[in-house]
Amino acid sequence: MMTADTSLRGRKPRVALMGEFSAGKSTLSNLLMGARPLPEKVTATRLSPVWISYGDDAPYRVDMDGTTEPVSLEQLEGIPVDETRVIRLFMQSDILQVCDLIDFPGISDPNMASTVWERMLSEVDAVIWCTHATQAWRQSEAAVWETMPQAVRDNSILLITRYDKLINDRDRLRVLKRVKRETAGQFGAVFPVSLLQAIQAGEDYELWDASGAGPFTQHLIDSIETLQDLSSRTDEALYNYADDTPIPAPVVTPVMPRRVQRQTDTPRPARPATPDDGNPTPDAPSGQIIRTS
Ligand SMILES: Nc1nc2c(ncn2[C@@H]2O[C@H](COP(=O)(O)OP(=O)(O)OP(=O)(O)O)[C@@H](O)[C@H]2O)c(=O)[nH]1
Ligand SMILES: [Mg+2]
Repeated sequence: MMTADTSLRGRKPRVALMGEFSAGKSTLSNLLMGARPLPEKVTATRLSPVWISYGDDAPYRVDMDGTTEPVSLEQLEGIPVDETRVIRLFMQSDILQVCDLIDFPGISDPNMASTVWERMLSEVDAVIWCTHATQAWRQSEAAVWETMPQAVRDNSILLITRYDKLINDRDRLRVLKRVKRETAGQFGAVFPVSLLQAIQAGEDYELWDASGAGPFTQHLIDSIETLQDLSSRTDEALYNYADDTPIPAPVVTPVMPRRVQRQTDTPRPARPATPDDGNPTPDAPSGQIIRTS
């Protein structure tokens, strides 16, 4: 039985990808993971929230009373949205060693009731909210965001996606300033980004930074570290109260993902490529994106 777990103790932070229909949530999850977890054809299908964790377990769905049932990646279209609380997928991506990702459906999708994703909100520690640059921070987005707990909002990032669609500097600056003004105090940070350019950048670090992905991923790593600190601090507090209880083994690995690494770290030797997990990686580059040396 799955219950809402609001305590971070002994588990990885859960980062939700939210926003309007087609704002770039799934593109962002592909970018962060360096892989496409779902087959191409289902991206047009209405899916329940997809919760992605590190590992190689088989995918399954969780229904309203917590019952689980195996699902096939090829037949996700057949999963009953109304009866499925969440779809669980497992991948061996670096980012998933430090956090879980939950890809939400679009918030005002006319073909999907908001209850489909609202019931997952209590599971979330932080959000990366994607808003279209050309219609950034609509009333519908502000209305949903108003309902989020302040602690979650403080850990969250607002990404102004499709920034490449704004054609001149004046427009870009105008949108960024307006969105920052209208969301003041409601996010940990606001970043403009072109997810398309970030994916196309591959190993070209100048393009990667120019896409806006560099500053954004730096901040994301900081936010995850903050959440990890919270997680381990709770463990210490527990230990102090129960003297003969051994210190629990750290569940959260301190190793940062290779793709999304802290730039200020001292250079370390390149790690071997992630073993092929059989997942297709058609257009997301593999390997290190941020220069560490
Ligand atoms: N030009 C441009 N296109 C983008 C960008 N981000 C996403 N797209 C495109 O926008 C389309 C929708 O992106 P998705 O990632 O599927 O959006 P989503 O938020 O997951 O959409 P739903 O799950 O259907 O709500 C795709 O064709 C992406 O390639 C961007 O920064 N620039
Ligand atoms: Mg999507």
